Amino acid sequence: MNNLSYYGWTETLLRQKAKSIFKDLPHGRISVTHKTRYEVVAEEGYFSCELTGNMLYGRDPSEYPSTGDWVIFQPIDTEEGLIMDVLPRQKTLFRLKSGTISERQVIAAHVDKAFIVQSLDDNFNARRLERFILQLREEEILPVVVLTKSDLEFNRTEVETALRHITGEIPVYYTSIHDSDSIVALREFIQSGETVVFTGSSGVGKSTLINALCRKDVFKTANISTSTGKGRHTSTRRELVIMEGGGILIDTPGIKVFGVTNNDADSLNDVMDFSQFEGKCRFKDCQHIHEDGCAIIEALERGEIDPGVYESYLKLRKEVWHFTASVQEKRKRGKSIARMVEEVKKRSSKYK
Ligand SMILES: Nc1nc2c(ncn2[C@@H]2O[C@H](COP(=O)(O)OP(=O)(O)OP(=O)(O)O)[C@@H](O)[C@H]2O)c(=O)[nH]1
Ligand SMILES: [Mg+2]
Ligand SMILES: [Zn+2]
Repeated sequence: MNNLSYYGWTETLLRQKAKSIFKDLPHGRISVTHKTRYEVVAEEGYFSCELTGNMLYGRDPSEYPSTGDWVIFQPIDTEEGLIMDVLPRQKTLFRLKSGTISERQVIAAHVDKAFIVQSLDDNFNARRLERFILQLREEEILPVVVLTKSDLEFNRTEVETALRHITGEIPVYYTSIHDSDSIVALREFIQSGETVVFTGSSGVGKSTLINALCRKDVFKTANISTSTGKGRHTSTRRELVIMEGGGILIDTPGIKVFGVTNNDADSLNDVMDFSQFEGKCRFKDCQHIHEDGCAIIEALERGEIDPGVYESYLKLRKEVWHFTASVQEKRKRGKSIARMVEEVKKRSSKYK
């Protein structure tokens, strides 16, 4: 028997389950997503599940179940089942699906904290941090910056300067697998029943860190496979594990480019730490791009805002506008198709 409260099951989820027509069936949490199969942890054990046709029909792919989701399933036997329903999602980490301009991809659902992992050897990049932080704001997931490989050489002053504008609310951890105190500090930061997703580029040490936090090798890492001479191992799936003594950790494959889908201007201003200039621009709806009397542009000219930060602001602004415009365009197209269907229906009833 698994105690699902260790997997994040709550009273709120129980109340939501009671509203489902499948409320009498067992529930569980998706621990791994394969192409068409899902591994589900339930009180009764571990089940390998598939989706019913109903679960696919009329849904946007971003609404299909994903790692971290809570589902209701019909067991077929003691090891297999069919997913009948997904409980409403909260705190979902999305990204812009690579190769698209308007599709959202789910990385993980029901996430409390996101560890944005960068390694101090050569991966540290404040611009990349800003993207993740902006995205997390949309779903009220707490961003946490985790800088790994602190045993290797790096320039601490440079790192701290680059992090200065990233508001004081965001915790920053320096870790090294060779320094157990740094691992203990991070472990203490994860509460029982809390879900943490690890995200970042390939090779920064996400899987290694999860193994260290769990005190056992739950995931393969680059190091293990180099020792067997088989080349580098990179994680290829999103997988959820339990950390003894509390916390649910989700490992993810390395991400090359993290495209954002959050179009909230206030969030972007906050992430860039522009909020101190709020209300100081001449125009209320100032976008801080070329407007006269813009407090941000003036601060930039006075050297109070780092040009790198401002450039990053412009780039993200452009990206999210692009995303929103494509979504609106798609919606409009969807509407005009619906209108055409209505027209056809009306005409055909005329000739009945
Ligand atoms: N020196 C040092 N090396 C580390 C540390 N953490 C991880 N590494 C090494 O970094 C390499 C990559 O680690 P992984 O854990 O596989 O990286 P990952 O982020 O999971 O990579 P993907 O699965 O490809 O996304 C391995 O060789 C680790 O041993 C650290 O704190 N210090
Ligand atoms: Mg990995
Ligand atoms: Zn302005």
